[in-house]
Amino acid sequence: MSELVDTDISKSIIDAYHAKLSESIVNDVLIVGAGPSGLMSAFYLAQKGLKVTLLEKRLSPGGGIWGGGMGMNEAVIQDTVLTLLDEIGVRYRSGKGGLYTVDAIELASGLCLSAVQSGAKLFNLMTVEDVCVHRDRVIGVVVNRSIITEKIPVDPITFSAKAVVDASGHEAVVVEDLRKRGLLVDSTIAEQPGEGPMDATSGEKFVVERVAEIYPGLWVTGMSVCTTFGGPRMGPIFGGMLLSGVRAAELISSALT
Ligand code: 48F
Repeated sequence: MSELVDTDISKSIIDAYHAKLSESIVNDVLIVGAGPSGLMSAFYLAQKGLKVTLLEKRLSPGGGIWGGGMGMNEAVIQDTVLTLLDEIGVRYRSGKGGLYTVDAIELASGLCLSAVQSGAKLFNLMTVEDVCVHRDRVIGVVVNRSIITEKIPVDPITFSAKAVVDASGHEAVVVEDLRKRGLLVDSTIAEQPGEGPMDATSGEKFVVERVAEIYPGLWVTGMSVCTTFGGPRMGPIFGGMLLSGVRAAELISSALT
């Protein structure tokens, strides 16, 4: 094998990364947060031919999947999502009460692989700090390196999209950016009630049925739905998250095409 040139390694990373970043500044859809709902949305939207970028603040995408329940890395799902898992090549086993279990590592990595291979661009270590609003429509987000955010006084950069999805989980960070400025006029969400106490049956329905465009250009999916509308939390069951992501993808693709 010929001798490796250290600077070729550096230049390869820099060239490939900056080409990917530059291509991802202007989008059809920007998804904030790469948990189960955001990854599932990205997979479906990219498969429909839309230009999709996911922004994830942590080093590892996958959100709450990795730890299953209380750090036991098995995720529980319902039979309603078995076909989705077949589509992304993730295996499952039957468990108690008609439920199924999935190795949490296989689910998280399977979702990441499917989203990226379907054409979505996924950036880790990027924190969404704020939202861009122009003429009463969300048109993008303001992003900084996670290691810079709130630690060093360095300005962020901006990504734009025809549709922005808040898939940031319990925090609903983009919704909060609008709410704190009094931009949410709908009284049911203006107060951002926060999620309700645990009720898996209701929560799993709520998180799918209440997916919506809550402000022109901004959709909510996953736990952000419960935070925004005051829906119940559901604990370590993930079928609703996957279906919520699919629902957001359906609504957005019909709005954009
Ligand atoms: O929390 P998360 O997994 O959200 P989800 O897709 O799924 C919820 C479940 O994991 C679980 C549950 C089971 O039913 O209730 O909690 O709704 O993923 C959200 C992702 O968003 C990232 C965060 O690191 C996580 O990976 N995130 C949060 N804030 C930001 C962000 C931000 N400001 N910028 C970028 N990413």
